[in-house]
Amino acid sequence: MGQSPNTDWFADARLGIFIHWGIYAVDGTSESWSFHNRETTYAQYMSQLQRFDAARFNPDAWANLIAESGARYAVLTTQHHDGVALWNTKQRTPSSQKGLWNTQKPLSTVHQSPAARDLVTPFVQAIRSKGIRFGAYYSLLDWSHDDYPGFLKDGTRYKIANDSLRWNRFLQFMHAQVEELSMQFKPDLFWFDGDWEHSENEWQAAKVRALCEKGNPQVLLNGRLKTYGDYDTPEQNMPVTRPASKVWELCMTINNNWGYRPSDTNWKTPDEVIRIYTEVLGMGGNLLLDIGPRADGTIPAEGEQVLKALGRWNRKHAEAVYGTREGLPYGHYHGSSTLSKDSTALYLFIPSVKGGNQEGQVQVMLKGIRNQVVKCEVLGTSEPIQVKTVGKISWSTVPGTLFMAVPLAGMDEHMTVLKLQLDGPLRLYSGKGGFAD
Ligand code: JFZ
Repeated sequence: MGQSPNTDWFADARLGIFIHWGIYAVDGTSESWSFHNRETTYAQYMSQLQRFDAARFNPDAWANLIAESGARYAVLTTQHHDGVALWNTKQRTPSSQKGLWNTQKPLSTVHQSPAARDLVTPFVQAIRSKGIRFGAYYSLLDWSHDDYPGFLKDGTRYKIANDSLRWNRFLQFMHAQVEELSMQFKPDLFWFDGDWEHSENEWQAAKVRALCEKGNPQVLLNGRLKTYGDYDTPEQNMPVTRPASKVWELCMTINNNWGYRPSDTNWKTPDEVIRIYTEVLGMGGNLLLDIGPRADGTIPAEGEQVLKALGRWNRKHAEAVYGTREGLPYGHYHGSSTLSKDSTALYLFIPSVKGGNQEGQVQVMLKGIRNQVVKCEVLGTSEPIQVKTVGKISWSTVPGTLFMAVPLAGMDEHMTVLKLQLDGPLRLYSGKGGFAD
């Protein structure tokens, strides 16, 4: 493990936007995996290079949308498993497959595609000018590199044990690319991927980490450099209980794919995304929500709509989101919640009631809170909510049960937030209900 970097900005950020952009968007095929899994040939896959033009790429428009979503960081695929760099890498990728690209030049959008430019630099500038932090996604494994063992799913080019010189050539290439990214962009976060194909020793993970820290001593690493990462990185699947690391992040697609795939129309609704988001917040995690731009650099409307809906919700409920920490442990409230850093404010998330009678109320119940509630309100409305204490025995130290009736009329279309201002830092009762505790 390296030094322990300060994770505060990351813990406070709560929402990041993941961007999978690469040549796979041209044909709308799955990112790198389509040739690896033999859904298409490698030659056909790489032919997308010739048609990747980024003609309408507007980094400021991307940055505006990311800012509007309320995200505080963004992670861009600088190079996926296909080995195509989006920045002006100086490292050359040897290939025994002639004619797919010019192997005299680096395998990047700069040298090999009609986009003919570095796409990372303008993106990083655009988001940083809006105060959004930059995360560099980088695939450690590179299926296009002739000195990398893995290529198609059912074979390897060679075994490291039989040719350590060849593996060392690959390591030099990979380490040099990480160093380029580190020094050129000084990422706030390195988001590694593909570590599963080799061991920590084989990757020389300690060196990789050191190279990341060279550009930014406070850099954070996701959990995909074996044990050298700083936080857990579950993918797509929502954890049922809180992951072990102090900070963690769920990365998730809005439809079923990371990159642009017009055949995939299985979009999550804003309601579903916000429900998942608040669930993650309550477990002390961040959501890294992915969009897959088209090859021309435009962003599909379905993704854009979800980001805008998230943004509206985040602006209205900012104090329940940014800088908050994980909420109540299980059993106190049947839903997700967050707490202010000093734990004097509790935010309960109440799912919207669809098609309900707008005259009705939702009865919220809360158990085991020893504090006095100084004030209770629905965020974004000025309406105070009465807190009724039920079942408090005057001579017992066990707290009563709190009931709060929240009128449907004031509820948010996606997720209502009930704020409880406490008389001090949170104090919980977690006993079995005996008279004394
Ligand atoms: C990885 C990538 O492969 C994927 O393309 C995407 O970039 C995602 C964010 O990260 O996802 C994985 C990781 C591991 C496996 C499959 C997909 N695996 O072990 O089969």
